Amino acid sequence: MMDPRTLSERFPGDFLFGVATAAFQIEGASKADGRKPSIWDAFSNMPGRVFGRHNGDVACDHYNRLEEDLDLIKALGVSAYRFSIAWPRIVPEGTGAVNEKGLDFYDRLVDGLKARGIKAFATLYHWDLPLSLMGDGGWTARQTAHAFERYARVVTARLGDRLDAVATFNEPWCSVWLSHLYGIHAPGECNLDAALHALHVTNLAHGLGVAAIRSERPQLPVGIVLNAHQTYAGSDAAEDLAAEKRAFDFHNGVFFGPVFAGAYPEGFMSGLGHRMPPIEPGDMETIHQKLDWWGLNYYTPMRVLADPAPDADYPATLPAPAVSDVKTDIGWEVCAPALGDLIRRLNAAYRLPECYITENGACYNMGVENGAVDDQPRLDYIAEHLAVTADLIAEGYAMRGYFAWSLMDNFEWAEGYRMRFGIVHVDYDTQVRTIKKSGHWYKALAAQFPKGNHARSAAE
Ligand code: IFM
Repeated sequence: MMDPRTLSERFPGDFLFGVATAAFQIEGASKADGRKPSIWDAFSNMPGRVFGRHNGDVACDHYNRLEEDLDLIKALGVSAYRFSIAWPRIVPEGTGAVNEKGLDFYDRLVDGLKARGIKAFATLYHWDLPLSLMGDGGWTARQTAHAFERYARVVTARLGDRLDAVATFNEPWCSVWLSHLYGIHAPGECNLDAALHALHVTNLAHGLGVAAIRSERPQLPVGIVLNAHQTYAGSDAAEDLAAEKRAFDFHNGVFFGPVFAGAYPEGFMSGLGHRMPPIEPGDMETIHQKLDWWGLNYYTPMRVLADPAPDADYPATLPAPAVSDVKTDIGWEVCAPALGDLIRRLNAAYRLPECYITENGACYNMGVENGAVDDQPRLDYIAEHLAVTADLIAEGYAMRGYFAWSLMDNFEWAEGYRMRFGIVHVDYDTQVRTIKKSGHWYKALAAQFPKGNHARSAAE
């Protein structure tokens, strides 16, 4: 087992160690204090969408256990907490009335973090679109971008003075492709035209959100969280190598290109530009605004082969088999070097600001035995990915922090509660939280920070 003290020596003293969650996955209290349904409430109430028809009604009951959970974060000794704000609590209908009680909850959350000396990293959109907006087309409709802009302004005006960083979106790849093309996430669409509309509207919403945040709080560091995919060709055949390049553009370039370079990738536009919604004058400038930081959520690589079907839609790829048998309980291949390859490749392709690993972690479903959870594979997974992060820092990449996904077991979207990513175990019958072996190890690592070996403290 990697010694946490030895590993800590490979990080600068101001490197942030944190834990992450998202509102719908932990809060529960889905009808409390004026919250209205999101698309995930509707989706999880439909048969066949979520494992066991699990839903977010109770989840980890975090809404009612806020103080206890803030104490838990403090007990883990981390310096930062990444959470998301539930749009349906703040503007329950998506547009129209603001719900003060919803804002009050996040006021308490942020004040509770500040009182405990923990930095607050907020995400504005982690997939819980107010259901009312679906009536107008949800993310396929341009006016949803303007509704998001207004929501971003409301949140920033109220909480921005106490936030340490804000992200507009979490993993737009999921809320665009997984939700509108592959049909796995809400709203469960399998339609390329819908997905292409959602793509541009989401990118536009990001840009409008950045401007709204900056107009309210010019000093607040703004970023976006992307689950970039390290794509690998499944063979050295020319057609598979070409397929890999298309996959990189389709899964990464359509977000990184507009946000960091002001344009959709050329290959993507040649393949699908004719099916994109109208890109109005000024859209690309709105989307392409300088960001203060970006977040990478990384779990597993993506391996692809060329799809030989003559009528295959761009990017015309098929999944290639994993190269390693080491997989987590959700079936994702474990490959820490891919994290390094990805950061190097993205930085070569785009001018990126400083980076936080805003999510990394592993699904292992072991339970409590004699009051303890022995999740050694998760501990090893986190340690291996941190070692790669330390390599990247040594190579000069601006890696500023790491957030373990997740603070605690929670609602794993289409997988319901059966898949566990927490470094803290949650007993869903009793809501008892038990710090797992990985959580104790992470605590020992985080306890070393902040420390005085970084330039800023040396100069002070
Ligand atoms: O649980 C999710 C999270 O909401 C977004 N990133 C990936 C995690 C694991 O699937």
